[in-house]
Amino acid sequence: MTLKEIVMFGWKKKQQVSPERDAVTWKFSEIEVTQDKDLPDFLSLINQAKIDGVIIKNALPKLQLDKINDKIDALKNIMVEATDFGCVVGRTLDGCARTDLESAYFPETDRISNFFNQVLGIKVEKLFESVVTKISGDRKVTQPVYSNGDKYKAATLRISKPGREGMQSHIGNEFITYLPQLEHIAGVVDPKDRFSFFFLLQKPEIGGELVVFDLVWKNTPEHLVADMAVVKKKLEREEYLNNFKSMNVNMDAGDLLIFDGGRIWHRVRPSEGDMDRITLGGYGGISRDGKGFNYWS
Ligand SMILES: O=C(O)CCC(=O)C(=O)O
Repeated sequence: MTLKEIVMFGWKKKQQVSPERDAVTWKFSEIEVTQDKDLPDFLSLINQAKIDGVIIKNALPKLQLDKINDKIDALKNIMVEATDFGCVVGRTLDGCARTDLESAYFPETDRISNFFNQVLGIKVEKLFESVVTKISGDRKVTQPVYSNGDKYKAATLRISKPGREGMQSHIGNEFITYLPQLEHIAGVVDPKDRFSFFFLLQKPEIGGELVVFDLVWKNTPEHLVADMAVVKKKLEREEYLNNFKSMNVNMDAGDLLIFDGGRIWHRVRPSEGDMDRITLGGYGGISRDGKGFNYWS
């Protein structure tokens, strides 16, 4: 069975929410949510592949951002998972592949949420839900709840160190090969075609942009995503992607980006200068009944 067949087999009994994406549109809408007027349903626009993503300017108001900047030093050496680009605060659902979620993932959920609140002064859930509700087409924006009653993590923090290689190329749909961990969430949302989101908390002096490539999941050669290629074929994937047109997505500190990371190849450029690139993010999807938007990390 091919990887794509395994994926289809795994979820064939479940309602398929998103249509196939055939191509990148190169369209990233830019909006402000401070305005009171009704905003379009950007979640559907991304889901239907009419646009690639949306940048919500100043989702973190300037005042709050200044307060975060004062506290960012406190992040050094705290609860980190080391990575090639720097480190991550909080273990992701994908990162708990083939472990027992009840012991490896959920016990950390409250601690991480309290950490973001106490150390950075960000109530991630409240902030994300209040902003995204305005572009959700009246969908309720919530964290899914696991069978044991625990909520999934709302977000994890990614710290990219200047001079390192940046975040390697990947595509969200490849992570569905971690089927056992996604079994529960697959009942709520379609984890295939998930969106990626992140708040840019600190912008590096040079570089650090998200790069999207002119390659979608549908056209991805299977050997580049099968059998943990994310680890085993890192170089080959980068070389392959170099043949495709790409675009840098420019953001400022305080902006929130939601994009079709499940179906569009992307990476983060290396950065230079004295400042770390810091993002707070996760994934999301329109719920299976179409009435909600669920997010997790
Ligand atoms: O946090 C970031 O800067 C990038 C996130 C990303 O690549 C993803 O969510 O797929």
